[in-house]
Amino acid sequence: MSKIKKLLVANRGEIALRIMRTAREMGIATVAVYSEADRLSPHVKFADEAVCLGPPPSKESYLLGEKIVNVCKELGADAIHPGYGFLSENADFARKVGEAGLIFVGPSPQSIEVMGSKLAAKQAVAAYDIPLVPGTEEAISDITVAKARAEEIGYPILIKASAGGGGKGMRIVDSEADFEEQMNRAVSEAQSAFGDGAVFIEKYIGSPRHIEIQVLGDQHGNTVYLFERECSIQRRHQKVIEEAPSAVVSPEMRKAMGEAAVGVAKACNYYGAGTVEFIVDEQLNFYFLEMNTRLQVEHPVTEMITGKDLVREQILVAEGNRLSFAQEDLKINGHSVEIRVYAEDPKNGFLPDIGKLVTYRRPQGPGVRVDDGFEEGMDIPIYYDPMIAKLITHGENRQDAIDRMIRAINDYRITGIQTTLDFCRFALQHPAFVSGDFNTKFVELHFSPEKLEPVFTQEEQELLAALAVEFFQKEENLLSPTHPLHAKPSTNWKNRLI
Ligand code: MV4
Repeated sequence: MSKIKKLLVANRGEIALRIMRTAREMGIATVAVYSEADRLSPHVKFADEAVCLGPPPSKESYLLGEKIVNVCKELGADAIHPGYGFLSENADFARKVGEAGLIFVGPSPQSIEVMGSKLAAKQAVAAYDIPLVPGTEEAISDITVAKARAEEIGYPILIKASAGGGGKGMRIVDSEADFEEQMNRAVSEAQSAFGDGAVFIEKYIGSPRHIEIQVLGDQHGNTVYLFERECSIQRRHQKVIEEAPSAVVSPEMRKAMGEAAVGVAKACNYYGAGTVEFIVDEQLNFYFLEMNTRLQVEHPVTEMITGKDLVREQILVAEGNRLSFAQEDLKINGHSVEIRVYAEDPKNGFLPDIGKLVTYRRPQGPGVRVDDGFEEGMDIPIYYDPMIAKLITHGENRQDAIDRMIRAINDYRITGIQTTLDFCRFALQHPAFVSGDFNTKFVELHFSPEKLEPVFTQEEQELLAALAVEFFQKEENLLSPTHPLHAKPSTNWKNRLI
C-alpha cells in the first residue's frame, strides 16, 4: 500500500479536469501537462502545477511518454493517471511508469497487452465460460482451412484484424466467392495500419446492440461489476448517446453478463476500472467482443446509477487498497443518460466545426451533470477530438432521465460553432429510441439532415435580427397581439406582467 500524494494527469480537456477534481477531494495534489494549444485551458488553471509538453500535435505533446515520466519525477509526483485515449492503453507506457517507481493508475501492462490483441483476448478467456461469437480463435494462416470454417459458420462472415478495435479493419464477406480477395485486403490493411497482419473470422451479427459492462478489480483478486451501459446509438463507431441501465436487459441477463464480464477480467488478472464490451443479437444472446482497459468517456452514467466515483475507486485500487464494497452492496438507482456534444455539423456530414465558443452557457438543475473542458470565449483547437462536453442526466426512471435531457439540451446555449445538440435531441425524441427497441443501425436507419428543425443562415439571422429591432422600436408594437409577451407562454407568469 502506498498512498498517492501528488498525481500527474496525462490528458487534457474534460477528462483531465474530472480526474483532478476527484484527486483534490482525496487530498491529492495535481499536476497538469499541456500542449501549446491548451495553455489557457481550464485543466491547466485547475491544477496545482502545470507543465507545457510541447507544440499542439499529440505526437509532440500528449503522446510523449518518456517526457511525461520525467516531468512526474522532477515535480515529485508519485502517480500518473492517463485518462482515456492518448497513452491510456499503451502497455509500454504503463511499464515505463512502473519501472520509474511510479504508480500507473490503471491495469497492469500485461492486462493491457492481452486485451490489446483481439486474438490473445479470445484465447485468454477460452478457459472461462464466456460466450464468444462463433469464429476462429487463431489467426488465419491457411485460406482453404479458413474457407471451410466460414462455410461451417455460414455467410455473411466478418473478417477482423487482431490488432484492430473500435471497428477498424473489419470486412463483411457475403459469400465464398469474395472470401479470398477480402481477406487479402484485410491482411494488408491490418499490416499497414497496425504493423500486425493477423486476422480472424467471426459470424457476422447483423443488427447488434452494443452493451458493455463496467468492472472494477483490486490487486488482491476481488472483482465486481457495476452493471451495464447501452451504447448502441453511435455513428461510424463514434458513440453519441449512452445510458444505464439498458432498456432490454433483465435482472437475469444483467447477472449473466456481469458474471461473464468478471470472468473476462479474471482471465487477464485485471485490476483497476475496465469495460467489457459485448454485442447482443436480436434474440438477446450476448457475446464477448473486447475489453477496454481504461476509464471510458461514458463512465458518468455508471456513476449516476451506482453512486460510486470511478476515479476515486481507480486511485484507491492503484494504491493497493482492497475494494471497500462487494457485489451485493451495489444497487441500481434510477436511470442515467449521457450525450456527447461534439463540435461537428450534423447538417453537413458531421464535419468538425472548429472555431470560437462565442456563447457558452451550461444547463443546470436537479439531475444534470456537465463534464466539459472549455469556457466561453475559448477556441476549440483543431488538433484533438472534437468532443467539447458530455451532458449527463439522472432521473427516477428512463423517461424522466430522457425528459430531463431534452430540457437540459434546450437550456444549453452554444454559439460560434455548430454542435451535435440538435441531432441528439432528434435521436432522444425518436419513437425507436423512446421505445428502447433500437440497435447500432439507429443513426443510418433513422437520421438524415433534413430531419433537424430548419435553421436560418447567418445572413437570414442578421436580417431577422434587424427586422426585430425595427419592429420593437415602434411603441405600438409592444401592445400588439404579436408581441412575444402575448405569444404562447410556456408558463403563465408572463401573462401577469401586463
Ligand atoms: C461485430 C459486428 C457484427 N458481428 N462482430 C465494431 C466495433 C468493434 N468493437 C466490433 N464491432 C462489431 N463487431 C461481429 N461478429 C458488428 C460490429 C459493429 C459495431 C459494434 C458495436 C458498436 C457499433 C458497431 C457498429 C458497426 C459494427
